This record gives sequence, structure tokens and C-alpha cells, in this order.
Amino acid sequence: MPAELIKKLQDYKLVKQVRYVYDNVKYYRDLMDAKGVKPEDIHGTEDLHKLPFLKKDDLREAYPDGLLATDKKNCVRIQSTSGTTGKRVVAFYTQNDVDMWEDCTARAIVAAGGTEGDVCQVCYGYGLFTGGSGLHGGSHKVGCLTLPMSSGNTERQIQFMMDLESTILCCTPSYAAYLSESLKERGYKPEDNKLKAGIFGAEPWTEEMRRDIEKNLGIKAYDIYGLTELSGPGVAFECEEQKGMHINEDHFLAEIIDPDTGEVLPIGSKGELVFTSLDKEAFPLLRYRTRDICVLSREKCSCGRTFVRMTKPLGRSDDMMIIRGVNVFPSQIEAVLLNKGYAPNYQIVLDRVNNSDTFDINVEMGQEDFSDSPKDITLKEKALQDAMKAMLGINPKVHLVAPKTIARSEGKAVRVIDNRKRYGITI
Ligand code: DLL
Repeated sequence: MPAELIKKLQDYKLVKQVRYVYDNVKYYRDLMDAKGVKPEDIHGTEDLHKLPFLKKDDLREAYPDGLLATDKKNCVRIQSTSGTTGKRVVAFYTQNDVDMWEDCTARAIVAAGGTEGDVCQVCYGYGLFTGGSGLHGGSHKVGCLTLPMSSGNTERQIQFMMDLESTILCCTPSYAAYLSESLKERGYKPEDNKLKAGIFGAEPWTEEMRRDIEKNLGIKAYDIYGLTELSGPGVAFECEEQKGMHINEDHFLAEIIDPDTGEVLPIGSKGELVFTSLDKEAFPLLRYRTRDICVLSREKCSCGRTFVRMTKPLGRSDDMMIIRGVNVFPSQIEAVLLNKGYAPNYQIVLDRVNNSDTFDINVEMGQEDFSDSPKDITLKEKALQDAMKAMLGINPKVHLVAPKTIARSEGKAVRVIDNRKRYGITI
């Protein structure tokens, strides 16, 4: 579709979506009223800047269904992701929302060369995480033979990949790297598998990692971006050019803002990505701040698609970390420590070994927890580790350290030491 027509479509849909949200979501209506904006002030995309922003904090405040725009009986699904504290983000979907989402992931699969002749192995996690069901739905829409593997169980992944001759692999880039190493260890060469493409996202990865995975699996590796709040994977996807991800602009309107001032920045500037949904029914979001820092480009793409492109997220404007594909906030770790009676004196150490994230948390014991018995300490570490696993969904290694051994900084405590930066991983 020519860019002018996309703009017209967006203008039309935006006016409708704003009216719909205003009429159906009290939380956002209050925000608009406080800013003195009415739906009739919005005539098209040029009026977008008049609308208030929505942040992750608003989602927490409205938890679990304060932003729901339709009766729950019209919804068919929820998905969920980490929130900044104990409360997770819960996104609702009507059947139309699921259809729209799956259209988006189907586009990503087609852009990676997928057709009904393909065998699509989905090893993103299924369940509350959007990766599994998102790519699964898209794979059905394209007509691929879909292998709903979910994550883990590498032995079985490899067996099905070989026996059922998978041609498209969908998982996090770090799992793709791990799978490629596991194949190598078992004596497989890249030409032994039938894979042709991989659709990898949900976490940051570098160009070097892409080349490695491509070489070791004998495939072309495509990036895919998305977030639960907006639907899940497929908000943006790479085409064969592999030069940024096309945003599905008929469903999601993108802006780049200065994260400090909220000012809208011109195309080509680096800033925070903000999205407005254009036709969602259950969980529409207007001007939602993703906290992902990136750059948009309207440069013509040789693939023929006219959708705007975004770079990979280049960083975050908050303190969210992505560890083994899972979003983690320091505040969640703090909440567990306080709940278990520890002071919030801790340090998170992240690194990457064999393309896999390592996640250690050093926690200071209080004088009263201090014990000479290694067994006591191991038991306490294990209890804390279990509580962290329950909160975060991934397993850190917890190390209890002696009182007053974590360096106090003069100003803001250095909570996170992210050694993955050495490898170009910036989130
Ligand atoms: O990660 C959805 C997804 C699943 C995307 C599978 C791609 C593939 P959330 O758990 O809500 O949703 O996390 C969203 O993950 O704001 C980014 O910070 C990060 N993220 C997502 N895709 C990429 C990517 C899913 N391709 C948050 N590169 C987003 C870097 C990504 N970061």
C-alpha cells in the first residue's frame, strides 16, 4: 500500500479507536479529561500528540482489568508478562484481537519465506508468554505444518527437527544458538537439517550472533519484535533485506519521543518507541510508552513493503533487563528480598556463557542471618532462589554474602553489573 494510503487508513482508524477508548475505558477517559482532550479533537494522526501517554505504571494501577474496553464475556484469552513489581501485566483479547495478532505473525512467517509447504517448529514458550501461541497462530494462518514444541527439552526438539524435517524454527536467538551447539555436539552438520529460516526475537541479539546462527544452522535468521501489551510477537518483523523490522502500521501507529521530555522527535531520531493500537477491541492502548529505545526509517525497502522500519531495540529507558528471554525488573527482586525479611542490599551480575545468559544475585545477610554453618547458608540460599524463581519465572543463582560486603556507592546504588555489554547486548 502506498504510504499516503497507509496514512489515510491510520487517520480513519485512529479517530475510531480514540472514540472507542474514551467511551469504554474510564481510566483513559480520566487521563484525557485531565489533559482537556476530547475525542472530537482528534481528526487524524497529526493530532496524536494531544493524547496523554500510557505507561507500565498505569497498567499496574489498572490491574487486572481497569483498561479492559469490552465486557469480559467478549474476551477469549489473556496473556501476561512481567510487571515492574509483583503484579504482572495482563492483556485481554477478543477473537478479532487474536485474529489480528495472528495475521501479524503470519506476515512475519511469509516475510521469512514461509508457505503452506513448510514445517514450522515453534519452541518459544507456550502459556502466559506470547511467543508460543503468537507464532503458532501465524503458522496455522500460513498453513504450515505446525510443531507446538514449546521451550526446553532439547533432545526432543532435535529429534522432531530431524524426523519431521522442520524448515522454519521459531525461538529466542539464544535458544537457537544453544540448539545449534547441541546439534554440533551430536555430530550433525548444518546440511543435515532441512531448516531454511529462523524467526528469532523477544530478547536483544547482535549481528554477530545472527551470522553465527545462520552459519551453524545453515539458515537465514530473521528478527521479530513485539510486546504483550500490544498483542505479542509480530508488531514488527524483518524481511529478506534484514535491515530493520517493518512495523505492521495498519494495526500499530509508531512514534519516537524523547524519553525525558515526552517531546515527539522527527523520523530518524533515536528515542523511545511509543505505540497506539488502531483496531484493538479488548485491550486498546493509546500512546503506550514501550521504554524501548530505537530509530525509525521511512527509507524505501527493496522488498517492496512500505511499512516504516524500526531498528532493533538499542536499549531501554527504564531498568528492565531481559534475561534468557524473560523480562526482569530489579524491583521484583527487591520485593522478594523484603518479603523474605532481607534488606534490599543486593547486586545482580549478568553474563553470557556459550550464548546463554548467566544470572547471579549476591544478597547481603543481616548480622542476625549470619551463620558459620555452610549448610544453614545453603538452605537459606535455596529458599531465596525458589522464591525468586516463583516471582521471575527463571532461576537465578543466589549467593548470600557476609554483612556489609556489597560496595555502597555514594549516589545511586549500582544494582546491576551487566557483563553482557562486552558482547554488544544492550538490554
Ligand atoms: O517478548 C513478545 C515476543 C515474543 C517478541 C517472541 C518476539 C518473539 P514481552 O514479554 O512483553 O513480549 O516483552 C516485550 O521484549 O519491549 C523489548 O524490550 C523486548 N523485545 C521483544 N522483541 C525483541 C527483539 C515479547 N526482537 C519486550 N529484540 C520489548 C530485542 C526485544 N528486544
